[in-house]
Amino acid sequence: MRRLTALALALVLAAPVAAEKHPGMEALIAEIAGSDQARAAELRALLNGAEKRQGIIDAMTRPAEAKPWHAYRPIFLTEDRINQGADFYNKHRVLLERFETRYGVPGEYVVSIVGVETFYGRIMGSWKVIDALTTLGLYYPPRQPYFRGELKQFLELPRQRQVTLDLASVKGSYAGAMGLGQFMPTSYLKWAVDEDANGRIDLWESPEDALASVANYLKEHGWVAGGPVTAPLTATPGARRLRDTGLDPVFPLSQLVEWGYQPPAGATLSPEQAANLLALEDAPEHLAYHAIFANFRVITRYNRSPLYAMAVHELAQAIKARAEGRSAP
Ligand SMILES: [Ca+2]
Repeated sequence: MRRLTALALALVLAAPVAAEKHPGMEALIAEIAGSDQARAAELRALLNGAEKRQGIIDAMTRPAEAKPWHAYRPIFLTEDRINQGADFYNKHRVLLERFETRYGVPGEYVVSIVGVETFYGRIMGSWKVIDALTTLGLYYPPRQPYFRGELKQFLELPRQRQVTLDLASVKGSYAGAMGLGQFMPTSYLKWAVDEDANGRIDLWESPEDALASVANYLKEHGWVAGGPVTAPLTATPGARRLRDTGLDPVFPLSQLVEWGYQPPAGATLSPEQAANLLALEDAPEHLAYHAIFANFRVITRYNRSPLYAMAVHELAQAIKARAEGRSAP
């Protein structure tokens, strides 16, 4: 027994230690490939072709969500983005109405997300996804567990579902998000759909697949068909000042009213409607209050920032209004 152990140890020590190109690369390959040497070689070739990009780490450290709302909002609520959103909405109206029936998600929210994420497919990212995920998964300790997991999912993508991607060359955002709706690999695996039923999920060239995937993502994260997203609230004098109460709809609307926050006159909201309170700095040193509901929470599943969700909501409303104005005879 002891001799065997010694022999095994000697073999290990004698084996040539290949210097890995990226720290932790071999451990990752072993996790995915197990004892499948051919698979390991394939993954090694892919990862040896990946590059660490400092520009990706730099981009991660200055997210737009660090801005206050009054500086964040103008990035997305531009005339250009609203007009192009209205055109995009009208162009895909039949599809969007079909998805609204099937997934319960209004088309303007799907279009708005695609508008915020990629300017309706104009800017889908110019980084190689393999570089982005290798850089963040193996060289970026603050978010390493998450991005290492996404790198693993990415490497598994072509083997799992109707996905035909060239992993070595496919492009995405600096965070590795792909296609019109900027799906991370895990989302691609779990929630992307082959809506046009051609046997492959294409989130770049097939608006049907890409838009249905966004609608399906929202549905699967709990979108309530016909439910409200937000409502403006007016703080009465003496309104209770609250610390951050989170984003989950855990209070009945009547509780917010009791705290001194009034919904607009004539609003058709039930006092029992599950809500939370969100304060956003709409001007320097000035807070605007909003009731946020379950569907607002669902949008933050796409991007956890409440600023993001509010931008998506406001852009959706603006797109819908403009699309209707434009399509009127
Ligand atoms: Ca398809």
